[in-house]
Amino acid sequence: SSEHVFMVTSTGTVFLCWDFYILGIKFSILYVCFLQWEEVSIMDEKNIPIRTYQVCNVLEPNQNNWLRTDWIPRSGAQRVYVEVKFTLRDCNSLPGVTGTCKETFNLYYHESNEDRESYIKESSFIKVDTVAADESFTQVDVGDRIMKLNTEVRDVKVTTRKGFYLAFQDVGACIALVSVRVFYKTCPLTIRNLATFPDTVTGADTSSLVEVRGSCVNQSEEREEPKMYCGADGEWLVPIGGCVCNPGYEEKGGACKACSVGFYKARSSDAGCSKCPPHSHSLRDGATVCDCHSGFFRANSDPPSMACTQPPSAPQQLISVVNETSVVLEWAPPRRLGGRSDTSYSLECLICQTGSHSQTSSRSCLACGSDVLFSPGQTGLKTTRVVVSELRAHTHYTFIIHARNGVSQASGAGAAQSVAVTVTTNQAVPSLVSSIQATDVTRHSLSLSWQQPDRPNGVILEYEVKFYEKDQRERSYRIMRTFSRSADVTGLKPLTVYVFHVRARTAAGYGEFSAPYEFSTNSDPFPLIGEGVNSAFLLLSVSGVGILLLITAAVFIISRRRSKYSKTKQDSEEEKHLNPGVKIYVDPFTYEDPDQAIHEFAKEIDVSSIHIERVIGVGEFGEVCSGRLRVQGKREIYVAIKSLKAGYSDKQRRDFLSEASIMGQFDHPNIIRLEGVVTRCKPLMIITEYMENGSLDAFLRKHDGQFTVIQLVGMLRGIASGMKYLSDMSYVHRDLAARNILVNSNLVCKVSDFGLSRVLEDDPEAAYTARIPIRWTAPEAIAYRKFTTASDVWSYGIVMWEVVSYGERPYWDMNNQDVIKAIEEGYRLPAPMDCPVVLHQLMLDCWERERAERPSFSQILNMLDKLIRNPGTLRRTGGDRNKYNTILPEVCVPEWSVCEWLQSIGLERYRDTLAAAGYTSLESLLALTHQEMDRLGIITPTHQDILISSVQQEMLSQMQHMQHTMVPV
Ligand code: ACK
Repeated sequence: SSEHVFMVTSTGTVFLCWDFYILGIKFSILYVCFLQWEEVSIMDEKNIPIRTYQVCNVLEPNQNNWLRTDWIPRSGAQRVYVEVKFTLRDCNSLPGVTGTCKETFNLYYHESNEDRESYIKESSFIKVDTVAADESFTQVDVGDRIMKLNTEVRDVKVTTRKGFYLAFQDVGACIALVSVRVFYKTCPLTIRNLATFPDTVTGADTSSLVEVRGSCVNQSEEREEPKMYCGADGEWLVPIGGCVCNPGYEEKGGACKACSVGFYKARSSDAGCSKCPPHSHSLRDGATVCDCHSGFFRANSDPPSMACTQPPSAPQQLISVVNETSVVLEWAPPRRLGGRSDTSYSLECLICQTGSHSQTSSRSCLACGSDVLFSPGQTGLKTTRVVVSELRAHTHYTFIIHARNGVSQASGAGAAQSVAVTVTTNQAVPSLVSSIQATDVTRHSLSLSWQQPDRPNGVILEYEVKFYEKDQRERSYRIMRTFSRSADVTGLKPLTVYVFHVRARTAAGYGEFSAPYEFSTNSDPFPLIGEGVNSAFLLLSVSGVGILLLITAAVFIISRRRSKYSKTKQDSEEEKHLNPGVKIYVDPFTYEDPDQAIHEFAKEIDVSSIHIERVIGVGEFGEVCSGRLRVQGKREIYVAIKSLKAGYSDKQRRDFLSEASIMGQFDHPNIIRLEGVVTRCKPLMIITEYMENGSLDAFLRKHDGQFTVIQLVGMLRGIASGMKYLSDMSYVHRDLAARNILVNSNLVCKVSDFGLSRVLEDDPEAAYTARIPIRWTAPEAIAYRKFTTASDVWSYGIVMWEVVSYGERPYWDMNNQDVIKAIEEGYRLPAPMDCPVVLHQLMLDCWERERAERPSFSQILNMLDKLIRNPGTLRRTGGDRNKYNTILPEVCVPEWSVCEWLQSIGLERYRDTLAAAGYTSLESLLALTHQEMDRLGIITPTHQDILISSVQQEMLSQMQHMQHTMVPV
């Protein structure tokens, strides 16, 4: 119904124009028809010119018009978004347009590395989508200049090439592309948990997450690997791990800022900066640790959060207690610990020359050897007590206790924190004897030798050998003493294993017994030399059975004879301990602290339980009183109270108490009993049982001639029993005399006064000769201080003499020098008036020059018991009391051959004994047995042996003589 005007431009654009009238008004429409996509400028609704690509071949069927973009570099994108803005003409609003008109277009892409592909086949493009318009415009809209702009976004994965082309396919729509925006998405740069995550291109797929590792911000370090995921829509997801600020820095606003002055942060893991601890400061920003104020220190192991501290001051109140060769050191902790709790102590041990007062002088002091023992240790001590042992005896030591703590080294402090003490060790018992060896082993004997102890700690006065049959254990053992480092042990059983222990004795007492050494006796009668057999024995073996038998018989006879001898000889030479578990006396002077010994052996008595009645005498240390003691729960008893007079010296106190320490170890009816001591208040007292009749010598003098012999022997028996007990305990009295025997109301005699042994040892030079009781003392003890049980036996003989003579002074008014000389020349006290011969004989036995020949207390006791059982043997007495009487031989009556024979063998002393027992001829003497001689009081073992063997010899020679002189008729 209107005129159509077609104009075709050179580019193929067709302008379609027509006019039409509505209600008489003429409208002209210019419709531009594009044969292909055409770039056209149009005005948008705001009348701003914009460039568009248009196509509108709606009249022609089968349209296929392509518009392609330039090459678009991918730039790392994996999924690109294409936002297309376009307008589209409503097909219905186009007049005359039939079924050819479309309202969609197609979007394609083609990936390529080529940025200038001139020709791309249609088939190379991949379709993204068919895009339809949400809105389309009509003729009216055009007239009203209304832009109905559509915006459609499509996304596509582009991962295979460097870039891509987009293409728009028109299949017959009237369309104008206003804009095409191609973009990809990123997760933007961000900081999470002190880690920076970069701007990150999203993944290829709509659901893919790109894992991204963050990097720590400045002045921070990784706590745990920082990670996040970049989602397809450009959002960060799931933050993991993170970073922490470096030491000296703390987090502020997602960054790490330096700690300010006065603050520090030591570790990155610390929450934030902290104020400097006490006695420290930081002068610059970013401090990781605060510096200590001057005079304060920090140990390597101290945490930076700890206050700065100082070394300790010196230990205080160092005290030392010397115990022989050990020293106990004890001190109090330093006054200032420097603000720390790790104070430790170390001990420096120096041996200093005599008289050196310098505590640290290296000139006069040397470090102690490595053999000194420190318990619990020498360094790193946490306790304030150390026992130092294995020190040398009689040596000056300086001990320096250093106090240290964790900052001592840092502070460079040394001697200022130490305290020193100088001590002198005491005498000590010798250390262990070692390397005991046995040589010359025979059936009955062996020779032992050993090494001197490593630490003799003084001059070794003697060795003591203890031995027992292995099978017997220590139920029964024997003791031998010797000066040398060897001993011949005899009287052993053949083929028997013996256990030997040896210990040494110095002035300080006995050391410990050595470890056990086992040796076995032989079955061979001869000593073994080295590994081989005695050559004499070999010779005899091959010399024939007869000779062998003869020798065997001889050996048998001799050994039978000798067995008594050797056994008894040992009894006198060695104290024999047959009582199982017999106690050995402990010298209280082996205790460093006399109070320790006293409290070990004596009971402390409360002074209030003692009631003193009267003074009964004066002892060495003060008055002796009698009184009563009432101990709770016991009946009241009479006691003697010895007190220590005021103004005593340490040594006097020690000597005084030592007697109680000795006495307290004994428990025997013939030893004075200690009730206890008073040491906690003054005066010091020793309380003993009360002996009504006082000292034996005074008591006998008072009752001169008033007792029967049996009573006297009874007293002597008591004393011998007490002395046997002491000798069994290895205690040597050294001052056995009637004045030191106390007598009670029942005439029971008890040995007392245990003070002398120490006096003699303490002051061997001055006190020795002055105080030694010469008249009572054995010659070897006077000559070279060989005090033994055998020397006590000598003294016992003198006591016997005192008793039988009713308290006469031994050797009357002879002076000491004369006594010593007379004894040396063989003089012995004569029998006191009315003295039974057997008793005097026993005295003479006790006064044998050779101490081994003297009887033991056990033998004396047996002898006295026999005499008491057979009072008849006491009937025979010697001559009158006669000053300077001697026991030198009297002339034999010529016709009595026994007398001459006894003279010839030097045993004329038994003349009367044998005669009294009816032994008047040599023949009769052949019947003598050991038992018989024991009974007669001939108890010296060698004497018995000599008598038996000599009488046999004599008879044999007499018979031989007769055979030669008598001629048969
Ligand atoms: O001969 P006496 O009376 O006996 O004089 C001395 C004195 O003290 C000095 O030692 C006597 N005496 C010592 N101990 C006792 C005691 N336990 N019982 C009785 N008297 C004693 C001693």
